Amino acid sequence: MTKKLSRRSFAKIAGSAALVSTASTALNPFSEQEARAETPMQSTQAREFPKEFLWGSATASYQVEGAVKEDGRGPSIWDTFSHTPGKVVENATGDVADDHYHRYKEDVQLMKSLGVKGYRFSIAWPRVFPNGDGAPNPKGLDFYNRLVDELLANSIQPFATLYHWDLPQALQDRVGGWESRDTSKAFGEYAGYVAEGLSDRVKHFFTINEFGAFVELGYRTGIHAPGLKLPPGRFNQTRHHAVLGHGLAVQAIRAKAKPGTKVGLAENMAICVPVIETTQHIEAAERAARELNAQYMTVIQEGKYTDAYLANAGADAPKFTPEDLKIISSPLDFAGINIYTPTYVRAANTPLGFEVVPSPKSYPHMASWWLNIGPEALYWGPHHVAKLWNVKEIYITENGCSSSDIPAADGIVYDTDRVMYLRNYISQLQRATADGVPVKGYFLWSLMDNFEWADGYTNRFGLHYVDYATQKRTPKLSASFYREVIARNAVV
Ligand code: GBH
Repeated sequence: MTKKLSRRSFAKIAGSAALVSTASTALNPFSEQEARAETPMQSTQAREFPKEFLWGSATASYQVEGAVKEDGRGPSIWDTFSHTPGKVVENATGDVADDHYHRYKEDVQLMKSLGVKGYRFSIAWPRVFPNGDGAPNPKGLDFYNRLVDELLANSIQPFATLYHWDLPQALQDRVGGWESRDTSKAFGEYAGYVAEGLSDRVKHFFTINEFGAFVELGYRTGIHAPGLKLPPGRFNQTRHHAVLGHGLAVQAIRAKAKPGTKVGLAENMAICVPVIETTQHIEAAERAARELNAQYMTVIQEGKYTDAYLANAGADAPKFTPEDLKIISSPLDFAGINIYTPTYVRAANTPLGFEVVPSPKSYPHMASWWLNIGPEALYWGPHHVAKLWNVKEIYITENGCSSSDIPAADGIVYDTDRVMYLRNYISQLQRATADGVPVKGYFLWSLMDNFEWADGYTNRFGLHYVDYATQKRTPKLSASFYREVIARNAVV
């Protein structure tokens, strides 16, 4: 099926290879439709994704919405934290962020032009329950009603996350946030209320985004809101309340949502990559995947903490009842995993039969120092989840990277490093689907640059560049790349 290159497209390819991008010669990211028609490449045919594969993009409420005091929204722990001097780079806040609250229609058009079929967004709990619990604020849910309607009108499926870290400040003040079971309960009630209101149109809910980030950073290292550094016993109990909140939310959604609503989570598991793909190391990586995720994903999937986790915690182990474990392991319809970096594992003569291999100093990373590049993570992550827990539907709920992203003279960001990152990761995801691993979709983080938590606005993850002074969004080279992947349903 190879087509001969027309003289015109040959000239175009030769031209763009020979020239460095300048304002006058830059390759135009909007003219690729034509190139696609002219140069179907044979190599991509072998690298196709399954027919119904769902390509999407993702954001989260506090990172994009702004409008923090509008329509009755209550304060969240991130408002308080970001307004505390010294907590966020340049003391940046999410007060305005991408002003998505007012510009959501324009943002849906950005998605449409990429061709995404799904959008993963999060709901700000303090918009819906300004005090955490008690009386709901109908205007809060209204915003998401408008957003969902706009998405559906543009043939984009809404995927809603219920908790992406913006806990109502009232719960932090009254009960100590996730340190208390009361927060788990309040989360369940909030989840049920949202599911009741949106599930006529939203068919997929994620309970919690990244236990492995907000609990660890918020309650142990203090780098994220609420900025606490709890001692191990209290900290392990906080972890337990987070997974309990997840389970209560699953049950509430089942009770309140329309039939056919699917529930899962979005967890940034440690992704254990075998150092060499031999049986020995692969098996070690599988064991490691259970143990290194014992406190969140494993207990959710298996209904018990691993013996090693409990033994290791000793007197600091969480206190729980058998009933808690049942709630925590309420059956899910799918698993969502956020995948950025690999954890290399090898077989070893240790009690658990594996060892984590630390990264050498020279290990390459993206603009964020922690973002080590390891495309195989996108193969092994879903592989472990399917194999260890027999999960039948997997979504990659986040994958993407930061880049220094400086617009060229023509205003476009030529983020060749992001394209390199995505191409390699998506290739490994294709390898997983080709092996029959049931990955149903992929949500690229992120649709546009946004508030990167403690890094403020310094690390950009978007496919669209956001000029925060004007709120202008401009597609980067990576947006053209992703549009092409989606159009061909293949690695390009
Ligand atoms: C995701 O976390 C988040 O879900 C998303 O909101 C975020 O924008 C995106 O990634 C990009 O960062 O502060 O030094 O201890 C990814 C997993 C775990 C990566 C915590 C950063 C912090 C390192 N994150 N980690 S540090």
